[in-house]
Amino acid sequence: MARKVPLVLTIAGSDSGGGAGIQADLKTLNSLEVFGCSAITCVTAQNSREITNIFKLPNLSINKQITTVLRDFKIKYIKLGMLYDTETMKTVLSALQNFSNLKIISDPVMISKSGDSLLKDSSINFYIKKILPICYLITPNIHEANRITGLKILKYADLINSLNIIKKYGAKNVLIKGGHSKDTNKSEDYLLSQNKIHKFASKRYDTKNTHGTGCTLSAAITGYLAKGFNLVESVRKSKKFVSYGIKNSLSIGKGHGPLDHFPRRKKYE
Ligand code: PXL
Repeated sequence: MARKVPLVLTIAGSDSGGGAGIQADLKTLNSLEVFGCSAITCVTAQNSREITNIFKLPNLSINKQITTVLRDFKIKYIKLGMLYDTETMKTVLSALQNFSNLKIISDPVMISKSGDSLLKDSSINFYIKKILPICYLITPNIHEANRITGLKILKYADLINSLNIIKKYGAKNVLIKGGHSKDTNKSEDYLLSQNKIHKFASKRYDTKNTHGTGCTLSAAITGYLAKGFNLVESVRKSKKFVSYGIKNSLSIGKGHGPLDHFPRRKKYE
């Protein structure tokens, strides 16, 4: 019997430590029973504490990974992770140009938990000019939102201002993670969608094992969208997925360990 399955393509960097990047995306999608395809932009060598090497894939390889998958599979939802530099972004844009009706979700990863650069400073303007306008959703944290807008989010009004500016730059929907909150027991995210602000609050867990949290959240949102949920529902469900992952995070390595991406065990009990 023919079985239909939701599909997602993630275009991102490989994390040899397995907790972030392409690995986090694919594990997350698998857990949601979404079929994940991947196009790798860079191969990073890393553990829970450090990135020791970043190897850029050749432009032709990136182009072919994307176009070969999209030419055969009916994929609408695409997640963008680590894009590293202007050359890589140009390659991705040119590959995507051949396809229509794509919904692109971009996690504008700039700096890793270990403090390493995942998007060159000199390439941020290109990201704003060329990637932002093609996005259905962008999911910056406060640091990334500040880099994009040039503002500093200190209070609620700054957050709203930042959401509106990023939307003006061309992203259809904007989710700023960890929005301003006096209550440090909570993690609050704010979504600007169709001129409405939606707040999503979740418990903040006291753990250092949060490597790959951003990748996991945006991959989950992309997966839920591919499954047919609307954006607000997808964000709500993804926050729950991430919360569970942090609550059950894994102590692997001496630095920031990864989330629990295993298929949710409850289902089988
Ligand atoms: O979490 C951001 C991120 C994205 N992509 C890759 C990473 C990281 C963080 O370490 O390594 C490849």
